[in-house]
Amino acid sequence: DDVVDEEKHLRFPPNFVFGAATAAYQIEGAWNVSGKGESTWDRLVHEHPDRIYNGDTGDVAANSYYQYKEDVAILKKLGFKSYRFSISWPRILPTGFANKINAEGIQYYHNLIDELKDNGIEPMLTLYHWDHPQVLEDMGGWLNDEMVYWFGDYASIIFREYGSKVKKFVTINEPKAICKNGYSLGIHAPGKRLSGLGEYMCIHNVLKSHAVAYRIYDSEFRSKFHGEVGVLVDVMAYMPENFEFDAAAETAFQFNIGWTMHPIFSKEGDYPPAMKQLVANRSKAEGFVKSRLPVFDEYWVNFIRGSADFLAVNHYTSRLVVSGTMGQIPSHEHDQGVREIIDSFWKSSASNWLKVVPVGFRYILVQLAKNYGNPPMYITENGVSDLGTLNDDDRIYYYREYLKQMLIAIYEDGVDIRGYYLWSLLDNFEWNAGYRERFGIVFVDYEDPNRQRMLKKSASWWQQVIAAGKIETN
Ligand code: PNW
Repeated sequence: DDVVDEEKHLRFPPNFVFGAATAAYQIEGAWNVSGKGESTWDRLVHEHPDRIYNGDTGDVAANSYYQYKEDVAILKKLGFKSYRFSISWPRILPTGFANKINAEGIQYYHNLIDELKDNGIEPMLTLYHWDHPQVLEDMGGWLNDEMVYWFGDYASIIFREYGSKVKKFVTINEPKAICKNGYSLGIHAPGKRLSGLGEYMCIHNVLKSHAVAYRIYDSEFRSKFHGEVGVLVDVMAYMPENFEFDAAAETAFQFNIGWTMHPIFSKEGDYPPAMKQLVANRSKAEGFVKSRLPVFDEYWVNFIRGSADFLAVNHYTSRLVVSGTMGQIPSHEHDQGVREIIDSFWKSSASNWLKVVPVGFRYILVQLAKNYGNPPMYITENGVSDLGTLNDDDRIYYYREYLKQMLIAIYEDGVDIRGYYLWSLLDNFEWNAGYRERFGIVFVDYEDPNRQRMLKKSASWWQQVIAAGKIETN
């Protein structure tokens, strides 16, 4: 029956988790106090103000290091049941290494978590959202395979410290964004332009690091704390421009999503076969002695495979795929041998990469479920930017239409989605876009030293949706 039951499809399943998300560097501020070490983002914004809109920095940001109780009060008022936040690695380990644990940093996150739990809000903790200790970067960062063990040491400390209170951990936010933006294009910290090898070497170590953290939780903490550790993927929907490009769209899926998901969720593990083949061919044609895609030996294939209790999905937008090429040579972008285009009819946002494509959400959720055995999923980010207004009707439109598509994926397609975290609770430091592009359902006044928070219209809309357990259509 093709008729969609409208009423049913506006209602959320029982026990569905509503949450809001943020990240340490984007909201905390307090960049050089209370024993915190320097992060790669501290270094980038201070050394290269030219790379950030208006020379903005996260030095103060939304000042949540001091104002977190206000943030929690807002979450509580709006009815959110969960809060996804990240920990600043150099706030815990200022030297980068586990030889010195910063007690004030440890205490800050205890205070935040306790405040959440006292207000009936479950924490979801992201171990790493892009701000690693600069000293580790000075030793190569994600290009050095020692990073795998440095991350493991850090993860152990986080699990040991917070495991009795936090039942959901996400290891690494958006591997692809880290490795392409940070080590290939060089627009994000650490700003390295090593296209064609950098992004592949980075993902290789990120995957190992994720798996090491997962195995540590499994062997040392799970029996005591009974929590879960998920892996996170940032996904666009790659839809064929028309049926002639089905194969091209499938290649884009394998290259962009299979790159990090196939090693974890497929039966055989490792990178997708099609990807291995294509990168090998391109590398050879370019005169490289061997493939630019690194190789996992059998030990690592087995170690990484199965290293997730749930799949965390960040989704914002879509692309149409056609045949052709894009990107510089050599690069991951170019290796795919496909071209991504933006449909000129898609509604815009304040971010040039972010077009409003609600149907893409259902499309990608179904594709993830099909390819990876329908694992338990949480949507860990979804949202839209504007240039700052309290009357954010465009944001309400975005959430309403994306949520409807998610509910269709749940009810019509059987995708196992357990919860949804909007991006973002607060207007925050939007990386290269500084404070210009705003994703919050709460407005933050960046002219005000007190960083006053004001609820936007979308915040009230969410309050209503959560209270009713269904999408209000008007
Ligand atoms: C996310 N894409 O990154 C980040 O996790 C947030 O920190 C950030 O503020 C938010 O997006 C908004 O930009 C993304 O490929 C990475 O579509 C990649 C994509 C989207 C967002």
